[in-house]
Amino acid sequence: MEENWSAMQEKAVQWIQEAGELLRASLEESLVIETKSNPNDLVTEMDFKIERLLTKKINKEYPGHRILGEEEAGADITDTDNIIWIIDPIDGTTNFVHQQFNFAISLAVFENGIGKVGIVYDVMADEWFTALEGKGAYHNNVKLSKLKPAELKEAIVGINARWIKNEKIPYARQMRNIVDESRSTRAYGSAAIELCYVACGRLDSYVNLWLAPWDFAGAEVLLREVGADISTIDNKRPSMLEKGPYLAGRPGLQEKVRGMLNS
Ligand code: 2AM
Ligand code: CA
Ligand code: CA
Ligand code: CA
Repeated sequence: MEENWSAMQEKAVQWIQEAGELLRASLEESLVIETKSNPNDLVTEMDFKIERLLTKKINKEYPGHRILGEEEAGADITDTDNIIWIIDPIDGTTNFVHQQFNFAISLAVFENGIGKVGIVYDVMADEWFTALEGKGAYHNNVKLSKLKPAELKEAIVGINARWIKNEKIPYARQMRNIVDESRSTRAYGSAAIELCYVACGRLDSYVNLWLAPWDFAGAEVLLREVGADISTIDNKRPSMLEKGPYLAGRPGLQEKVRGMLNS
């Protein structure tokens, strides 16, 4: 069956708009906050509420489609066959709780492991990053250009400071070298937003050793449309089913970044 990806995107944008309004309103109330894997890994009642809201809308409109979400949906998914909606209800929960900005709703529709629809909505900036496979990537309805190559010495690299100081963290030394050779680094605390910043040229490269599919799926559809180099450290395609290293950036620059990680 020929799917209407554009219609899916239009519906999803409306649902995310509604979810964004709920998130903004929730900042006026006191939130129930819990921890997950460690004391710094936060989750709020809103993470669950937004995932359930989107899951309900998808199930109603597209009952045959599977859903993978960070909090609850699709924990039993072990293959990428057919259509899967991939949701991160709040990417940047720490920012949502502490800073009340720089958090996003990320949604993607993948078919047989290929990204068809990508949406990342930066809720407080009211910025939309959207893409349809083969139809280009957009920032607030303005089409994004293809990424041009860059040198590391003139590149702004998205990387988390916590990973480079601790020798127990794999690749800490290599990541320090990347930081040293770059023009500068930035960390915004939402992988989905950071990857969209790569897609629109605000960042030149992004390095993360522990990204889950829901963190990158929405942004990946944009990244492919602008010709970003997306890979693991050994230049493979990142897994759609497991957490792992995710590198994305300008063509040419990423060869250098991978080379340094492997040195
Ligand atoms: P999250 O807010 O959806 O959990 C923060 O640096 C970035 O890393 C966010 O995109 C965050 O997504 C992600 N992340 C993934 N696993 C995390 C964890 N265990 N603790 C904190 N952030 C995590
Ligand atoms: Ca989380
Ligand atoms: Ca996330
Ligand atoms: Ca999340």
